[in-house]
Amino acid sequence: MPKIEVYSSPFCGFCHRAKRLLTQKGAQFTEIDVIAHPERRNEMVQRAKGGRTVPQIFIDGQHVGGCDDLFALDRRGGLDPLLKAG
Ligand SMILES: N[C@@H](CCC(=O)N[C@@H](CS)C(=O)NCC(=O)O)C(=O)O
Repeated sequence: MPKIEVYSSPFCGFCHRAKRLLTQKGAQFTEIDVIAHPERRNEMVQRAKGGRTVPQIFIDGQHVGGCDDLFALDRRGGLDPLLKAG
């Protein structure tokens, strides 16, 4: 299984959509709540090359982007191979 990290906040529809897609695909992920852990927000912005919105999603250290990026990756057939790798 690949290592999936999702930086998120609790009241964020985009975060819920992204997590639901991953869950539907049977993927397990680590969630980093940047509201509960504000000190992790800078880390997120740095790793996301300036991306400040949540979610920010990483698969095996590779920056996928936000919710829209995750869905776009899935639509072009790029997500399933990443989830099978690792
Ligand atoms: N297009 C982005 C939108 C993400 C987004 O707007 N997230 C909101 C929370 S639901 C956010 O981080 N807002 C804070 C901000 O814009 O600084 C995605 O698909 O992930």
